[in-house]
Amino acid sequence: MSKKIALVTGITGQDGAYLADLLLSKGYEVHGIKRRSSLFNTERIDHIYHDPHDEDQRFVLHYGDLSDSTNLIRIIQQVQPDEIYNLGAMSHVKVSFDTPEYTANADGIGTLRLLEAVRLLNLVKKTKIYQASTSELYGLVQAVPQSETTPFYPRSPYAVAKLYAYWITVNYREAYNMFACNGILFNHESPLRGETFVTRKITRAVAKISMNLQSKLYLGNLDAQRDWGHAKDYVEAMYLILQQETPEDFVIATGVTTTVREFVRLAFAEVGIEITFKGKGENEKGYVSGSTNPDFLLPVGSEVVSVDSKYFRPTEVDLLIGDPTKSNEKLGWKPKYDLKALVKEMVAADVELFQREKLLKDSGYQIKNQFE
Ligand code: NDP
Ligand code: GDR
Repeated sequence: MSKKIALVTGITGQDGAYLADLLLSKGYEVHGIKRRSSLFNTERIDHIYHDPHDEDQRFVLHYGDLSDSTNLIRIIQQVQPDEIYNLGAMSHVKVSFDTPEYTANADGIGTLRLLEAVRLLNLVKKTKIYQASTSELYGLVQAVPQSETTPFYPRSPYAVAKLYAYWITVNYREAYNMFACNGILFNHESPLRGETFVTRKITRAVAKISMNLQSKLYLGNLDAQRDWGHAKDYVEAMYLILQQETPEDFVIATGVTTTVREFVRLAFAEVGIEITFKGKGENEKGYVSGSTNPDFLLPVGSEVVSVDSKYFRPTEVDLLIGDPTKSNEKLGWKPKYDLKALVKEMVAADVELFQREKLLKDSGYQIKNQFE
C-alpha cells in the first residue's frame, strides 16, 4: 500500500509539532501549512525539518494562511491529502476579545474554506478532515461533566468562531457525505505550550523564581477550573478519530479538573517551594511558606504570586471537566499522563531552559525579559 499523505494546518503550533512527529512515526508523508513571519517561526518542528534540497522529502512545508482560499485550494490540489488536520487558529481566548473579526475569519471561515476546497476539488471521497474543536464551546456551565451531548454556550469571540467551525463541519458531513469530524478537546499542555497560556506562564515563572531570575508572578482568575491533559496524548486521539469506520465527533479529556491556584501550588512544589494563598479575588496573593530548595534566596513570607485584574476576561469559563467515556470506549483512547506528570515535565523543561539563561546572566550577558 502506498504511504498515506496528511496535510496539517497550524503545523508550527504546539499540537502541530506533536502530531507531525506522530504521523511521521506511522510512515505518513506530512505536509504542513506555515504562515510567513518576519522571524523564523518553526522552532517546534526544526528537529524534523530537512534541507528542502535533500531527496525523499517526507516532511514538506508550504506557505499559506487560513484566510486565503485560493492558497488553500492550490495546496490541497497539489498535495492530494488522504487526511487533513485543521489545527490552525488564533487560539488565545483572551486575545480573541481584542481581535474578534480576525479570529472569526481564521477560526470560523477558515474551516469553511478548507471544507469547500475539498468539495470543489472533488476530493470528498478521498480526503478525511479533522476539525480542532474545543471545550470552550461549553462556556457557561450547563451541566458537568461535559460530553458530546452537553449543550454549547460559548463565552468568547474565539469560542463563537469555533462554534461556527464545529457546525459547518457537521453540516458538510451530513450534506455531502464527507468524512469530517470534530475532536472536542479539553485543555492540553506540554513543554511546547505557547508562553502566554496559563500553565506555561506558570511553569516558566516558577523556574525563573526558583533561580532568582524573577521575583513575582502576576495572574488573573485563580478560581478557574480546567481539565488539563498532555498534548502528546491528545494528538493520538486526533489520529484515532480519523481511523474510525464512520465519521463522528468525540470529547477528549482526562475527566479530572483542577483550579489555576492548585496548578501554581503543584508547579512551585516541583522546585521545592511551598506556597500558601491568602486574600480573595483581586486581593489574593501567594506567599512562600517553606522551601527545601538550597539555591532559593527569598525568605519565608515573600510574596511571589499576585492577582492582576488585567488578566481577567470580560466573560469567563469557570469550570471545565470532560466526560471521555465515548473516546475511551470507541477509540480505545486513554491518556498516559496525569496532571502531576504533566506539571513535572513542564517545570523540568523550563528549569533546563532558564539554566542556560542563568549561565549567560552570571557570565555578564544581558538577558531579555519577556512578560505577559
Ligand atoms: P497554537 O496556538 O500553539 O498553534 C496555532 C497554530 O495555528 C500555529 O501554527 C499558528 O501559526 C497557526 N495559525 C494561526 N493563525 C493562522 C492562520 N490565519 N492561518 C494559518 N495558520 C494559522 O495552538 P495549539 O497547538 O495549542 O492548538 C491547536 C488547535 O487546537 C487550535 O485550533 C486550537 O484552537 C485548538 N485547541 C487547542 C486546545 C489546547 O488546549 N491546546 C484545546 C482545544 C482546541 P504561527 O505559529 O505562525 O502563529
Ligand atoms: P483557555 O487557556 O482560555 O482555557 O484556552 P488559558 O491557559 O489561556 O486560560 C486558562 C484559565 O486560566 C485563567 N488564567 C489565566 N490565563 C492566562 N492565559 N493568563 C493568566 O495570567 C491567567 N490567570 C488566570 C484564565 O482566565 C482561564 O480561565 C485554551 C486554549 O488553548 C484554547 O485554544 C483552547 O480551545 C482551550 O484551552 C480548550
